[in-house]
Amino acid sequence: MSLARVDDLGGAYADSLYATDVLANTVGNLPAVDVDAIEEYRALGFLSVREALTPQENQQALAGLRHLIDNPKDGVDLQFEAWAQDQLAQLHGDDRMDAVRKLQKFTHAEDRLLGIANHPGILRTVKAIIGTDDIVLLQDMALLKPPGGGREKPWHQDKAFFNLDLDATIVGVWIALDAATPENGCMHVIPGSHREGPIPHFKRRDWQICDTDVDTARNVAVPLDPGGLLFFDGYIHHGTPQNRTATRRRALQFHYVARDVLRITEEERLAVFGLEGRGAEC
Ligand SMILES: O=C(O)CCC(=O)C(=O)O
Repeated sequence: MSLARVDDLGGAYADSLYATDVLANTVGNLPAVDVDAIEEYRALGFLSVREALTPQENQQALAGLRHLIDNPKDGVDLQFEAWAQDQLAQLHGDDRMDAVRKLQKFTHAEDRLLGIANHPGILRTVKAIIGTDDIVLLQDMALLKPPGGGREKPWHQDKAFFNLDLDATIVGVWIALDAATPENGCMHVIPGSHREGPIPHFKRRDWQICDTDVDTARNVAVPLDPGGLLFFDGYIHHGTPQNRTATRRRALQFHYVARDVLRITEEERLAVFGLEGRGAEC
């Protein structure tokens, strides 16, 4: 069965959590990701690429998402914004898409999105970072911040959400399908935080790093044009502010690991990242 759920998290936060005075450096395109760029990724925990998808690939990805929202498929996890709960039957087309917060587990159901997850230029960099050609897709997700209301995703470490060896290299790839700006909810990262290990998360506006534990003085914003992307380490502290504009901010997010990655139990993970994370998801 396809699953339609409603997001019930969020809340007010201080604007100072997402300063925009320092912006990330970017590499021009995927073929330009060379050993120096990978070296920089290892030092900072992220690497941003300006023109990663072609406009055609970007359009294909959006068409794939639109298709799944209009035609829910078995196993695809679709989550709507809380305000849309009572209106779903009446919402169609763009209006329906603008009521979606998140889709997960869709690559089995949409070849256009599977094609992006298997993009040769993206996989080349992911393999170089992980250090093996034998990688698997761990998670596929689309995060849609609708105009005028997509909520904040507070600061967190993605590794907190996976029952995997704490020393395993997890690479996240976050792809902007619309322009992602400081005003509509672009990514923010804390350079070097991936080298500081796991830190406890707490249930506040989400399951997150406490606002007071985020070193906002080091914050870097990562605005991207459509088709731009961010490679990021599973331990890096990152988050996105809410969408305060009338524009859409739609993004894809994939996570990759080595196929032979060791698993841990949920209890082992929560013992490190905090028991309030039971049942929480990215
Ligand atoms: O796209 C977003 O707003 C945040 C995505 C993210 O950091 C996550 O889901 O782990």
